[in-house]
Amino acid sequence: MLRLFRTHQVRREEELTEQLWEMRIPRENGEDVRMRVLLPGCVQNIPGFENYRGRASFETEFTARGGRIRIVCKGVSHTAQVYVDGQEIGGHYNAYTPFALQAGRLTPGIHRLRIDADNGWSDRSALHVPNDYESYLGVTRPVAVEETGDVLIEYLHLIPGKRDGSWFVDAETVIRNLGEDPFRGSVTLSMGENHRKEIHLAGEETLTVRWPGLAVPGAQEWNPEDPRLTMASAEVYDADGRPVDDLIERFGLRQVEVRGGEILLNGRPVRIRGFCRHEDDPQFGCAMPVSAMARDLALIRDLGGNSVRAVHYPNDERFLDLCDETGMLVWEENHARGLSEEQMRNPCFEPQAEECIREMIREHCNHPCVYIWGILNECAGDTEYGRECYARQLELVRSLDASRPRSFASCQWMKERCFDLADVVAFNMYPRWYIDRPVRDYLEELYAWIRKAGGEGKPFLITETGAGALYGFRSPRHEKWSEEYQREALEEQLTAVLGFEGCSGVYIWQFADCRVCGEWFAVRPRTMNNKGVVDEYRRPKLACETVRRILKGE
Ligand code: ADA
Repeated sequence: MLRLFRTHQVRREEELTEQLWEMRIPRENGEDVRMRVLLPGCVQNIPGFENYRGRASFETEFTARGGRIRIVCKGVSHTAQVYVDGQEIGGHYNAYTPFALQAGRLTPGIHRLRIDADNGWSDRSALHVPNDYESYLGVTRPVAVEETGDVLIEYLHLIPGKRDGSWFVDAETVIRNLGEDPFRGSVTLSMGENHRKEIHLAGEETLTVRWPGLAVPGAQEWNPEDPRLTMASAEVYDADGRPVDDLIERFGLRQVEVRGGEILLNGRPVRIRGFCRHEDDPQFGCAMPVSAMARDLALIRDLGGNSVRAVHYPNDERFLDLCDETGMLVWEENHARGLSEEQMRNPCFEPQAEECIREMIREHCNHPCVYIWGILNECAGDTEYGRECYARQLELVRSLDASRPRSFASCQWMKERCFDLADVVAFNMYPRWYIDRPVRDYLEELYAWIRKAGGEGKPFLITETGAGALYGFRSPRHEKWSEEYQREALEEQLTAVLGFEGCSGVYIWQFADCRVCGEWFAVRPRTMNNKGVVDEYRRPKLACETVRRILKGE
């Protein structure tokens, strides 16, 4: 399933995943492993390959009807090279963002698509590094083949706003002419009413068409309690009025503002009772099917959660579709966790981190559930060089989407230098876990310092707090790693944060136990991050009842 709604009526689009592909894993002795595997999927879920790091190729067939072929990959982990009939058509780095590649006009008939994926570590990979979550190998999100004429719509962005009590939308469509001949025709935007503009593109030109301040007839507000979605579609017609391409999008009329130390959603203060969530599941790795995503969301809702922090990378857009539909607020961030200054000085870091921001905002800015953009979780915001990176990336976010606040989750106790650059200040804290200190005390000292360190007057979020517990480890000693200890630590942490004046809310670290890279074995029993309130199979730990009671205010 590509999305939770249909995105084309005119453009021919066919999903190539949810079926078997031929996989080949190269072996040094020349005896390559070949088998048929269902995609999307992770190689680490295939018996015998649980710890595999390296390369794999995936091949399938598709039928062309004579138009231009576009291959859309929603996610390949983590580096991809794509070939059609043996010819390379392009590549992509980063598991967590979609990309589309042009394969040109193909003769009608059957053609072969091959995707080479690599999850190895190297200097060329600045974001995927050994870390506190796994970098899997595979075609981990859907793949589609699309067929178009020369002219196609690249994207349609819809940014809502409110003026004098009425909703409006700033819409933008990017149209590309891939052919050499000029194109004359029109583009329409339908959203209750039809808007139409004449367009003229020279050969190989890309054109941005803007519709600022469009009124929305029959406007229905999107709210977490009543998440009403609005459909919009762009269509391109040739000079004879024949449709040549279309793109259907979905968005929500809601406004996020930062005012008086609060985050306001449609004018009302946001109170976050959230969970950090990795895309990780023992059965599927990061290639989670929609049903497993929906199960996670139902569990989070049942625990009293109203928000998910998508750690530490852009999420599958079908997860965001579900959040749009169920009114779950999402903090989404670019892909970077815990990078030191030395890692940030890798020449690949800036281009890769910035590309991830561009792709995340380009692909996800229509989702009303995303109320904030984050960057660089726990990176080197305590150094001069780190500050330059934070400043550049926060500026880039604003240039791409000024309608949402920007933030980053810091852990630089008494050392952070970047709070003044963000719209919302956020801190990851572990008193009662890494630091043996009463939570209230810790929080008071933290907030007093944050205000002096550039956070005065800004909304304040705790973006992580929690403690580890090994599922099934019950103990009368209530020592660390026992379910009893986790329950008591979370009770103190959540009570302190939710009762703390000036704090807009909390994200529990974390929703479910997740797999971590082998390099982290020494600090992570089972080579898992065990701070989930449910284990990796989503079985509840003792903490669940307490968390539910506190988050639901019972
Ligand atoms: C950090 C980090 C998380 C996770 C957590 C932990 O705050 O942002 O990714 O590693 O700590 O479990 O220690």
